[in-house]
Parts: sequence; structure tokens; C-alpha cells
Amino acid sequence: MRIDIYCKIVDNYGDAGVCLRLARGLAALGHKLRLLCDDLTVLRTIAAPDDEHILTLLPFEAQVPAGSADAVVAAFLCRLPEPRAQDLRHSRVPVIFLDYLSAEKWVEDFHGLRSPLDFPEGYYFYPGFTDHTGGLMLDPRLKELCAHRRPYLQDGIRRVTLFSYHNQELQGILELLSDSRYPSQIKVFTGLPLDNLNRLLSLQLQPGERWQSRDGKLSFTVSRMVSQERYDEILVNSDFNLVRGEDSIVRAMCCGRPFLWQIYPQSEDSHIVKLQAFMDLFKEKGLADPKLGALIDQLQLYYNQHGACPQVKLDDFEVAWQQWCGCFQCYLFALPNLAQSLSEFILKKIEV
Ligand code: TRH
Repeated sequence: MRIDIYCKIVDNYGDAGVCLRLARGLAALGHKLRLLCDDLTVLRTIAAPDDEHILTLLPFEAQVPAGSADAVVAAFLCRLPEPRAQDLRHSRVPVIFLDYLSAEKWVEDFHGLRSPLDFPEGYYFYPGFTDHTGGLMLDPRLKELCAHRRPYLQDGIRRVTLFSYHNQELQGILELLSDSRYPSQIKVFTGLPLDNLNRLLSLQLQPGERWQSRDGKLSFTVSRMVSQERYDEILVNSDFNLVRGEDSIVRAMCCGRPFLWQIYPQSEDSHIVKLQAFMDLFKEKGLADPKLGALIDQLQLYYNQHGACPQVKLDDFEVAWQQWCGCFQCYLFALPNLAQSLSEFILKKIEV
């Protein structure tokens, strides 16, 4: 099939990140993909070197001939350019409104429903955490990377990644790390994560630089943004990932290693509802010990500016946390693959 994905970048890299992965996943299934995006520079910052051999990247408003796609995806419910929308209003081409990821229960009820918008074949499509949703971006490469990665806490060193927004509460997490018997080597990415760290520790670190605390318990190296492929390799080979936003959290949880999620902030604290729905699922699917569940809840809420930092020692629960994440990874790997389920969904709509 010929599939067009429309991507409007609301903020940061997540919209581009999800669309790139989806486009790649669909291309790997043999479909012909065009990705139309309003900020190709952001897209190219994290694209893999090969992407432009398998995908056609176009500006969002690019004119494409009517009838030149078998299906159109409006990522994160973006509004299609008017001339394209006009064409689609007079066709039976499926228009798929891909929404954001959430573990909330209502997602299953809305997944696959007809959209009330004015396209004859418009549908909502939800990524999610059950068989009754579109599932997650579970590309075989990630599983392959996990199968051949560095052992947990190899050589008694904790490898950590730091990709955050502004976050004062990082301070408590750094204290937790520096209080451990294992030293932490933290890779911090440029942009907001580095600005935040520099401000918190009164540093002026630049890309390529390294800094170590006096007791040697914390060391930071600054990395520029790398391609998604490389980022995945780094996450998989780390022992603890501090991630943010929708795409990096999916990668981190699929790594089966401890993570904390700084969720993208939304108005009226709706992101906290989303975070709690995720934490409930995380506990339900992977955890034996309710005390540990309560503790990680507390840490997650603290990291998202909702509560105090628990007074605990990482060494006392880190291994159990890692095992929990490993169980959850098995649950996730059995979910539908988003690209596959979207491809099947579109095929059914075309065949009807
Ligand atoms: O960049 P984000 O903050 O994007 C956000 C979120 O998606 C949020 O949910 C959304 O509503 C908002 O945008 C509009 O966080 P996210 O989702 O983790 O996306 C980061 C992307 O960048 C992801 O695809 C991983 C990728 N990445 C790299 O490719 N290389 C890197 O070096 C790093 C650090 C990230």
C-alpha cells in the first residue's frame, strides 16, 4: 500500500520520533511511505542515515496528486492541509487519526471507532497496552539489541541516561544515586536536559565535556542528540534511564531496566492521571511486592513534582526493581506491534 503520514510538531522531538518509527515499521512491512512534516530539520536530527532510502520525506504542505495514496495517517490528530483534506472528503481513502499513548481504560473503547470528522472513511487509532488497542512500536531491532546487551551493573558501575525537561526534582534522584555503593556514569543529552543539569549544579558543561563529583560517585558526560537508532542502543545498554515524553518512555520500558518518566506536562494535571494509569498497569503486570510498587509510585510522583522524595537507599531495592522491569518487558513484548496492527486495520478498511 501507499501510505502518507502527516506530522505536525507540537513541541520537542516526540511527534517526529513516533512518526519516524511508525513510517519505518510500515516500510519494513513492504508499504510505500511518504512522511509529510512541518519541521524536517527536527525530523532529520533524529532520523537514521538510511531513512531517506526507505521513506520519502516531504514538507507538510507539499502538494500530492489526488489518488496517490491508499491511506492517510494524521498523526496526533493533526489537521491536514486544506487541499489534501478537500480531496479526501470526496474519496473512500481511509484517514486514520492516530492519537497519543495512554494506559487509561477508555482507550480500548475508542480504538478503531469512526471519527465524527467529515471524512467518509475516518477512524481513530490508539496505541496502547492491551490486545484491544493498536499496541506499541515493538520493532524487532529493539528485541535484538536487548538480547545482546551489556549485563546489568557490569563492573559495579551504573550507566545512566538523562533526557528530561526542566526539573528541579532531579536533585533528589542524583542524591539517591550518589548515596549508592555503585558509582553512576550519567550521559546527559544537550538541550533541556543539559540546561537543567547545569542550572541545578551551577555548572557550564558543553557537549563533549565531562564532569565528576568530588567523591567520584557521579560523573556526567554530555552527548549531542544522536539518531534514534543510536539512542536505542544507548538506552538498552544502560542500567537506569531517566526519560521524558511518549517515545522515549516506550523505549525505556521495553528495555526491561529501571526507569523514571518525566511525563510531558499538560494543563489541569491531566498528565498525572496518565502517569497514574500507567503506574497501575506497570504494577499489575510485572510486580510481586506491593511495598516496592508503592515506593516506585512515590519516586515517579516526586520526579513529576507531585510529592516528597522517599527517604530510601537505592541499593536496597534496585535489583528487585530491575527484575520487575524485566517482567514488564515480557508483557510488553507480547503486545501487538503498532505498525503491524495499523497495516492490518487499513487493509480491512480498504477491503470492505
Ligand atoms: O521530545 P519529547 O519531549 O516529545 C514530546 C513528547 O512526545 C510528548 O509526549 C508530546 O506530547 C510532546 O512532545 C508534543 O519526548 P519523547 O517523546 O521522548 O521524544 C524524544 C524523541 O527523540 C524520541 O523519538 C527519542 C529521540 N531521541 C533521539 O533520537 N536521539 C537522542 O539523542 C535523544 C535524547 C532522543
